[in-house]
Amino acid sequence: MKTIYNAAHRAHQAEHEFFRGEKVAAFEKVERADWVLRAVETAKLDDVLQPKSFDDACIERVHSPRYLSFLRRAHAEYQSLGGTGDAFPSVWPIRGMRSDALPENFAARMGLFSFDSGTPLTSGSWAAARAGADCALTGADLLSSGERAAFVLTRPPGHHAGSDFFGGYCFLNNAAIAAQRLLDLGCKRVAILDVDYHHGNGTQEIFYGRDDVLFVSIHGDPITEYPFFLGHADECGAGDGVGFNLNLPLPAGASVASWFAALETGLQRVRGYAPDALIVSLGVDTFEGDPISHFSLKTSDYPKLGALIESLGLPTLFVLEGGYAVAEIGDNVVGVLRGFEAR
Ligand code: Q9C
Ligand code: ZN
Repeated sequence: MKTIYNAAHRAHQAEHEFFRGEKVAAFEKVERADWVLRAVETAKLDDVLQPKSFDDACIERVHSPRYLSFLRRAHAEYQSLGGTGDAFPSVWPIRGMRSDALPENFAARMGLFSFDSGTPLTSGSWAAARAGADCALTGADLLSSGERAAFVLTRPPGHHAGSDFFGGYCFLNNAAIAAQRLLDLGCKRVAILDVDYHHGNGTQEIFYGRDDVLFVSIHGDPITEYPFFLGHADECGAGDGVGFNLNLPLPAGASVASWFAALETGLQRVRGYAPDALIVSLGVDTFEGDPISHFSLKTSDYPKLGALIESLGLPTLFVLEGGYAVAEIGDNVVGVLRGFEAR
């Protein structure tokens, strides 16, 4: 399968993040994409393509205009106020406060449009994320023109970003943008299978009230795991979307066997939905060596995952999400892709 590579990812380079009161090196770093690209090339997967450029209207199908206009200028605005380095939010509109009124104050808008303080907004965040969205859109177009599968190699990741917020290292929801593009190009139903360790709260939020996108996620139980406030098993969708959201949380420390059992449940649901296309939010932070996650998949498990996804027989777009064991991320991601192709 072809890879669409976001060469602009390098513009997003966080200086640090906060972990247990300490400033630590950011986990979501430039080298992640470098290692994946190297593994794609070593495996001789297929061509590595540059993205085409798409109009912002394609992104506005998923993200609110007020969020996008904030994000586009946010770091420049921070700098114009004397801010140095990466910007972090510090105040949020919690329950009982208003999210509809747009504040003038920059710190207030940072909080309005985010849900954590763990996502450094860098001078290059917009450029990198926007080019990543072009990669996702290019991938959707490849499927639409008959490719069986494609891989979107991008960072920052996307599945925590919602219609009008960033967080969890994510700014634009690449998987959601690609799903909407497939619908706009004629698909009737699209399924998103999210196998990242963390619940894809942004993707769930975007499609929660809709029946034209099925969202299925396997993840660490939010009672102990990030993003904590969404991802429970009883979240089934709302309105037209009832029955089109399936969360399969597993306890931190869950066995590989239980993970693959949850995958089988998720795949059954996707089969029952009979979508025209599948998007895989491909995080490999399920790996046993991941520094911030608590599942224990081994490198040899990832080709099995790819083969099981292939068995659905659907046009499939893989979109890179998390995975922070940098030395192994390439083998783990490409293991999935090769497992898909080998079957
Ligand atoms: N400081 C994705 O995998 N912070 N996002 C964890 C470490 C948030 C992960 C605590 C983790 C977000 C795309
Ligand atoms: Zn993750």
